[in-house]
Amino acid sequence: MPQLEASPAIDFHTETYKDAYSRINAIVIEGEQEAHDNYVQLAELLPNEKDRLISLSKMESRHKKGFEACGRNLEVTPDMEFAREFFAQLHKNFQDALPEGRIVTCLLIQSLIIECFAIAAYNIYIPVADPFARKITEGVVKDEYSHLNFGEVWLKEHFEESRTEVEQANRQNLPIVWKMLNQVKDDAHILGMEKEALVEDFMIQYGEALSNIGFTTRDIMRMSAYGLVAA
Ligand code: PL3
Ligand code: FE2
Ligand code: FE2
Repeated sequence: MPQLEASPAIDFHTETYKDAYSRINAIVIEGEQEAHDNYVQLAELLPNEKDRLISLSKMESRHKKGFEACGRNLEVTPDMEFAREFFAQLHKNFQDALPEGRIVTCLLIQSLIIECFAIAAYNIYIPVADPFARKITEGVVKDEYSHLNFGEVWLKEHFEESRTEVEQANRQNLPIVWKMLNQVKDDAHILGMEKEALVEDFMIQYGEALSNIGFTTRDIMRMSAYGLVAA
């Protein structure tokens, strides 16, 4: 007799699940690759932090390998073209800021926005993941908190001189995150992840980060809802 379960278990082997996974898995693989590249480039801009940043970049390479294994385990081919398109706007904004030495913008994009997005996504994914991917993702999310912490500490130490640029970069990039979330919400739903939960977790991580850096609750309210209404 099949056992009754409180909530219906997800079948990880249906075509519907695998089709959605081919995009979400690609996004995560591409996100980890870009995070690697971004930390390598940040290491050039911040020679004092070089060793730390190179060590973060190596962690991102390991994350990428882990998620590639998750796709292989489900016999899914990641749709990398979709994923590159998905990150194109954030990628461009990072690459535009880099040659101009806008370190604050680069750190906000990578260590705050992308890491918070990853932490939210991985936290929500863990309880609904297949057992193999769950183990991998649990290991990864621990590292992501330390990457977020790197950005927080740096921005806190440079708070007064960087707050205007943080606000500008937030205004430029946060609306992009809400658009990205809208682009994945249907696939995420098939994997058992709800948009509302992702938004909530992101807001908590990002708001806490801004608070640790030195922004007031009032600033955080204003900054973290930017672009959300349109999403
Ligand atoms: C930085 O270390 C990692 C960057 C990865 C960004 C991931 C964003 C993921 C958004 C897609 C939501 C579903 C996630 C499912 C998790 C396997
Ligand atoms: Fe990562
Ligand atoms: Fe990371």
